Amino acid sequence: MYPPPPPPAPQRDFISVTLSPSPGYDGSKGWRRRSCWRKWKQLSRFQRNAILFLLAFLMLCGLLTYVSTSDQWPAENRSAEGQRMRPANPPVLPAPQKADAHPETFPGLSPQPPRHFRRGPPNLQIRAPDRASKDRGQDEAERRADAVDEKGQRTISWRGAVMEPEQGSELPSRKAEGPPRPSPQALGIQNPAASPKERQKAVIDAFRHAWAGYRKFAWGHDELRPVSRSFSEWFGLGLTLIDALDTMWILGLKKEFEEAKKWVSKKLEFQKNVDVNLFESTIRILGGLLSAFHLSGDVLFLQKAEDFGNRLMPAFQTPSKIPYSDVNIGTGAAHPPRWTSDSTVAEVTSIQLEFRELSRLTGVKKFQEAAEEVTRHIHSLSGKKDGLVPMFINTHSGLFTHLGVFTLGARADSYYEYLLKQWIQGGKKEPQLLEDYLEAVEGIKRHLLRRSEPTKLTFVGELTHGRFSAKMDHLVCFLPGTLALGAHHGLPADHMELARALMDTCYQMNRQMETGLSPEIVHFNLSPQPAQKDVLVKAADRHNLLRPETVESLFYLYRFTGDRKYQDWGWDILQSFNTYTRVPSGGYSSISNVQDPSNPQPRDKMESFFLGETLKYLYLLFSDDPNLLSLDTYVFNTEAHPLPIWAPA
Ligand code: DMJ
Repeated sequence: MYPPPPPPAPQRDFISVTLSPSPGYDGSKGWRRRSCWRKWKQLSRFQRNAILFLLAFLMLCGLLTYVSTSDQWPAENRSAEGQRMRPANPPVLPAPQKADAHPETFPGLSPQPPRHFRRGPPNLQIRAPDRASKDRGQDEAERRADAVDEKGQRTISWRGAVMEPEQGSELPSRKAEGPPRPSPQALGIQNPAASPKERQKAVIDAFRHAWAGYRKFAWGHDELRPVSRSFSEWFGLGLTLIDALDTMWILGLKKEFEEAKKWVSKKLEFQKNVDVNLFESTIRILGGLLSAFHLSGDVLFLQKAEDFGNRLMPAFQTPSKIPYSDVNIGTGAAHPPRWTSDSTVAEVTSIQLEFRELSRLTGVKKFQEAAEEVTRHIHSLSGKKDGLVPMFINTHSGLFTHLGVFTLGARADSYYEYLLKQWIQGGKKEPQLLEDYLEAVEGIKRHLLRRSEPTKLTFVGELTHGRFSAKMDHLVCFLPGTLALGAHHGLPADHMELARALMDTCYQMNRQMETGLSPEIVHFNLSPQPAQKDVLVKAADRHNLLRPETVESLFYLYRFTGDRKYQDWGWDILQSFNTYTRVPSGGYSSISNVQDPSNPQPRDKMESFFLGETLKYLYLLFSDDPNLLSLDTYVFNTEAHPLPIWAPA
């Protein structure tokens, strides 16, 4: 039997047509769009117009607000900010750390320096007056000239003379951490009444001449080639200009300083695909920017310094934490020189003053930590000889290489200098630095010191696997100054005796040359035969690169002894520079032969340290004011950039 058939389906009055495989609500964007559109169509025309009008009104308001806010930013800050927000190369290069780049923290835009920064001696600070916002964006120089306090008296003047009392310029917590506070007179550079002496004027004239050449033929480039009236690039970062900033400040060259500052503000750009040498760029660029910041008080220099410091940091990413010699500041790729995985000992141990100061100013610890890791490592490393270090260290193993060769010249020199200077910078509170320095001075005395014949000049030679060589680089002439500085800061008096003796020798290295200028390297005569000269020069070593070391030490020796012969010796050297290295069309040139006054053979290059160091030390040497950059307040980095001593001893 079959069941009865089902009743017929009820009649429907619509037809369902399936247009897609998912006809119902499926949460998809397409479904939502169709649903919104349906709702929109269901609105009345009046409702639709009202909604459209409201949306248009809101967009207009948003646009107007954006335009008015961005108009208040100086163009340069806007781009700097943009740069900060755009990581240069995120995987390898850390984005610049916060340096409070808000436009309101620029000098002249704010009455106080940003709290973030811990600056050096406060009486170097230019505290910009509290000015109405309508004045914002005015030229910096004009702003300073106009600066007045509430009583209508001038508060600041060129070269940072801060006339009002220091108290209250920083937060109390910062004060506790900050460096000592010298009296307002403690920086001779701040006394506008103090006019330069005749010899100082001669240095200013030399500087102006050098600068004129650089300005005319090499502006914004690394080095002037004065003879060919062109330039050379090393890093492509305006090296001479940055190295010379603080010298211009100290010499009172306001116009030149302002023009150079403008270049730094508008043109100096570190996002570049270039390799820089970690040491050279630290001492010249980082050091130059930090000291320009301290002297001028302009936070522009600190911001640049922090940006640059960040870009150097990848150099420390090695297996041993001993940094590579080179780093690309655009990509963050760091590497050793092409022919080795070694770094030079002097290079990795002579970046600490700058990195430590950068950390102190910014509050960002990584700079100091990376640099001090190197110091600690080398402190406990074997391979030294009574405190003397070899010249190379491997970045993988962290061990000294080329053992058994010891010099106070190239590749080791500033290791010794920075032991002492870091100890001074930190307020004499780091005994390991002092220990290493004192041991090294004993090592020098024991292994490297000799007296020449016939006139018994005391000199520092070299040791190669136990064999003494009577070779001395002109670079070693930093040593009398460093020894004198140590003695001034309480180290044994015999350091000062040695400093005096070596100073005589360094002067003789100049004096005994026909041009009055030292060659790059000399050899001392050790044989007591008559008619021999003390100082001998090989043909390959006859060049002079306008180096500062002799005049640097003369400055220290004069400061600490007051003996005018040191000023006279410096004067002789300045005359020689003027006679044999001055190029009439502008600039000074290194020369190839210090023994041929009729043809010293210009090499067509003015090194940046001639402006950064040589002329600065000459100017300071000719000053009789011990408070002009007092050596109880400042420590000079190895490129002659003064940095503040952190705390009183
Ligand atoms: C400078 O760059 C520094 O003084 C460095 O320590 C050694 N070489 C030059 C000057 O001679």
